Amino acid sequence: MDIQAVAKIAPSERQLKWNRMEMNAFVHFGVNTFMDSEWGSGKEDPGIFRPEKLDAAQWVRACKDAGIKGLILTCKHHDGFCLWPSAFTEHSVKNSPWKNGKGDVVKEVSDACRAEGLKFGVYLSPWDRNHPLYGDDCDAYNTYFLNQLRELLTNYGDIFCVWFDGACGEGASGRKQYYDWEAYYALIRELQPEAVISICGPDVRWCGNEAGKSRESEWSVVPVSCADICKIAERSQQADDAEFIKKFSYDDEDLGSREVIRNEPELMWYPCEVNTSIRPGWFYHEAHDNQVRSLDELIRIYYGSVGGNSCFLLNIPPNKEGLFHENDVQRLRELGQFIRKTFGKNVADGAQIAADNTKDGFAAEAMLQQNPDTYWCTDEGVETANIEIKLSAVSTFDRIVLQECIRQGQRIEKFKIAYFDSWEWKPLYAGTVVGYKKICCFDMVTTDRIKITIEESRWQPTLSFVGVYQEQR
Ligand code: FUL
Repeated sequence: MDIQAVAKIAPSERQLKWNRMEMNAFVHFGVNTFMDSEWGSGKEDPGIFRPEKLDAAQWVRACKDAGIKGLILTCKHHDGFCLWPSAFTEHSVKNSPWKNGKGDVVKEVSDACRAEGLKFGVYLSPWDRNHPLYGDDCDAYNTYFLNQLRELLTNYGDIFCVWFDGACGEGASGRKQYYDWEAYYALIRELQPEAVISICGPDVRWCGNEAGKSRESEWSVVPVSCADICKIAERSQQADDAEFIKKFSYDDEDLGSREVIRNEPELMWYPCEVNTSIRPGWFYHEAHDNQVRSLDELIRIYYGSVGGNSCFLLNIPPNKEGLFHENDVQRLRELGQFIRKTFGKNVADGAQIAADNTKDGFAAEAMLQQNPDTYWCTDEGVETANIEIKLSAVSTFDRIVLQECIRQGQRIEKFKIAYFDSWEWKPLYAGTVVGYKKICCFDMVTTDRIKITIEESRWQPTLSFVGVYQEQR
């Protein structure tokens, strides 16, 4: 594929909306919470599920304090226990003592989200250790799974994301369930066309680790085969998949540079999500109350994910009472304060900006406005450019935010930033991809002149935003 064609691959509207949410919450809650475990066996007694003080509004408030825009709930984890009273199984809240079996966690959480303006998403584990037919009668299990999806996608309002986990610990000699992914996807598109299908799905790609690590150069355009890793991994014993697994792995540092995509027959817009937990486990364990990630760690992950052309999915597990622990609440508040304080004051407000090449109608001034759909770009055939910013006053700063207009695709491959120091330009930062958002971090400088040089791009580069900030810890 020629490189201009690659540069024209653009996100769907649903992917674009998801990307602009930047940071979402993952909430792992279920029988594991009460068993002090991470993976249930499927044999748990629903009688243990008793979150006496469950308060979804408390979760939602804490998420909002952090600046989180959406919340994804584990409606069913690998143990098969359903947090809603599914009509298709007895293994659910309806057989728990909580609210005398009349409760519905999915309803409480989705209502609380809607009341506070947070979007709601569902995690439904394909791997199910409770269902008797899982792996033995694949069609029957697929029907069961579709029935559950239908319940979740019709009874709880708008869903922004359906998150499909690739995990399956059955092992080589375990039950092999063939998932009817195409039928799952078709049902989601039919019932919730705005929802992204994440991880084992075509819209959002897993970053490849659960530790909060991100890539230096995270491309949103990658080989189509990257979307199949999950499905392949899940039946990885099959010999004919071995070649493919070798070719692309989640550990690869580079999934989208020119060299990597050169001989790829088909590429797709498949943006990255970094998912990690605020604690060592996905589920709540009292023993981890003092191991909530530090603010510094969360900031580092935020810079790497949101600031590295990815979204950040941060897990916060409620405790046995059905509440976020105070230590987690506190950390979320601190994270939100940090983001608001640091990125609330743009040193480039009131600045002057000019580029050495500008296409008619796409003036450089657009970069100083927060509108992601207005942008500067160069003339056709011009792939490099210099942009100079003259701040309204000499200022001290250590962060620069760059955003491409990704509605037009991802184009920038290499850039550098310099600042004017008394009588010469001095280097400040050198980077590769920009994409939806790049937060460039460097040591504090004081100046009133900044120069951004786009050194390589796939086609006329675009920038919809340039912001200049001083970090406020
Ligand atoms: C993994 C699961 O096995 C974990 O329990 C957790 O849900 C994590 C987000 O994904 O694959």
